[in-house]
Amino acid sequence: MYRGFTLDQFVNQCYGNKNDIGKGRQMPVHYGIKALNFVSISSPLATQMPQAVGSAYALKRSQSGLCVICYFGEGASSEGDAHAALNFAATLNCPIIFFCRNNGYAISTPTHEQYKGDGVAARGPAYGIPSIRVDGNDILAVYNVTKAARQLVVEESKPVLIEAMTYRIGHHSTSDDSSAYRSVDEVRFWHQKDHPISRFRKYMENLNWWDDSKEKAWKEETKKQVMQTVVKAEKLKRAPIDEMLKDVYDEMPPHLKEQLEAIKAHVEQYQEHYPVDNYEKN
Ligand SMILES: Cc1ncc(C[n+]2csc(CCOP(=O)(O)OP(=O)(O)O)c2C)c(N)n1
Ligand SMILES: [Mg+2]
Repeated sequence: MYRGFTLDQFVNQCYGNKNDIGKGRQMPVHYGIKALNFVSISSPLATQMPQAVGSAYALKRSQSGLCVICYFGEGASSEGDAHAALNFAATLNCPIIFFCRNNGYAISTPTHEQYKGDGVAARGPAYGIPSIRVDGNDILAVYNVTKAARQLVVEESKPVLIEAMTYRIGHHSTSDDSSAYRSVDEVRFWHQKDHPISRFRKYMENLNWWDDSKEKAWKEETKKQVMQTVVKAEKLKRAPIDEMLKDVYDEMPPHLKEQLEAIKAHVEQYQEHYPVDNYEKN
């Protein structure tokens, strides 16, 4: 939200309704907004890493003084695309921060099955990329490292690799049961040891910036806002069916036009089998 993406935009995207910027064509939580320079989150792991380098190369050529930050998991870093991205960024001197969130798992695959070296940061020097490992559960450390990386990236036009170490306490997703591949003790150890939110809260409390009553009021207010936004978003219809095939090409090519006509004719003929009223007509 810090760049100005609104609660309405978050919730509309999750519902995939007609006000969703992506017009309901992405999975929930795959936010993206051109106006805020935020490229849509992509589920296929690491595909966007070489693309991010391409964007950084374009920024370099336009001498904009801007840079790219590309976030990915340590699982994504095990994909071939990650290696291609790092090498292109290094050899083309691209202004890009690679930010790896190493949370110990790629769904059920632990890091010791993903690499035999010293994690992700250790790969950077081999590519000629300045690299740093940071305690990912320390918000201020992450902030400072990222700020310093940005300065280096922009001033010297070269990539930087950050590896933020953390631990995924929750399951990977709602369809994952992590007790199948890790022990309760392992999770308990991390739960007791370190939690970025409670750690930062303690820091703020020590400085008298925050307390229980502020926490309670903030939680109540936020919950109210989210619930109101959800109620609004769920009443909205979905985008017209036509939108499904738009925006991939500047002009819709004949084969997509043909498919679109076929879909429309099909839905028209069998409309009692489809929730047609949930979609905006065009
Ligand atoms: C190319 C590709 N292969 C497999 C998957 C299935 N998949 C979804 S998330 C995930 C694990 C990702 O792990 P990581 O990059 O460490 O991110 P994390 O979820 O741990 O933050 C996998 C294997 C995928 N989305 N894309
Ligand atoms: Mg991971």
